Amino acid sequence: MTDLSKIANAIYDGEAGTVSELTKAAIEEGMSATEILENGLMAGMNHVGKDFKEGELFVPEVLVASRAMREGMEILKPLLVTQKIKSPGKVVLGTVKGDLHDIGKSLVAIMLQGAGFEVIDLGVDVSKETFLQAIVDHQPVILGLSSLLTTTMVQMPEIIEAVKTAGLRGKVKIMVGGAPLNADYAAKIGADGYAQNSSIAVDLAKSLIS
Ligand code: B1M
Repeated sequence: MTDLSKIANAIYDGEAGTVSELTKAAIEEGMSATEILENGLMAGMNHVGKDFKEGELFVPEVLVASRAMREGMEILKPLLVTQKIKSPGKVVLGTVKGDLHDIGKSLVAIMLQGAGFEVIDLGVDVSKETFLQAIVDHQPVILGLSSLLTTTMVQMPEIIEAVKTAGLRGKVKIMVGGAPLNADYAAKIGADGYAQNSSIAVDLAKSLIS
């Protein structure tokens, strides 16, 4: 049986090849994609986050770990999105302007796709104007905003205000997430909900449109 802590260690060490090899082995042994994601990939990235905060790791090491994480996510993605169910609607999703963190947002996108939502992922560093245009173009049921930095989370109330000013607020629910946020902040800025992680994001998305 593949030891998932080895996947976590390989993420930490930025060894994309090992992550890929062990992830494939764990799948072949019949482990669930969610188990590999949570106890392997995410455990590794949590360790990276902790040591980055404590000054034991620096941006270059974190970047290499992020690439290894993406490698593992790409392998798990088809397993996480296989369910064939009627789409509950479109979600337009992106990381706000000035913010380049995309791993969490991409995981949320994968899990929403797994739940049948059609996801339009605008990527990272997304301006208010681009979010607005995407609402007009795609008419999503949900707008999802992600931010990992305290310096960029302040973009969120501006985006929500712009959606209101454009007369679109009644047409779309707004869900926010990212490490520095919490439910109080989401309520304060007028979002419809906050999700702490990608599984909660799926439950929240379903509840927002029910
Ligand atoms: Co950055 N970084 N980073 N970083 N980075 C953090 C966020 C930080 C907390 C690290 C720390 O100091 N402890 C800190 C922010 C501090 C703050 O603002 N309070 C920080 C900093 C300071 C920076 C730089 C400024 C560093 C520098 O240059 N000096 C810089 C900023 C660059 C920029 O964006 N302009 C920077 C750069 C980077 C890298 C490029 C090296 C890399 C990102 C690579 C990439 O994404 N492609 C990186 C990384 C990897 C991290 C940490 C270590 C890990 C983030 C991650 O991917 N986590 C992070 C530390 C941490 O978070 N503990 C850190 C794994 C991911 C699965 O979790 O992203 O939380 P997460 O997503 C979760 C939930 O938050 C939630 O669900 C996801 C899945 O469960 N969620 C949503 C997220 N979005 C959601 C949206 C939703 C719902 C739920 O609805 C729409």
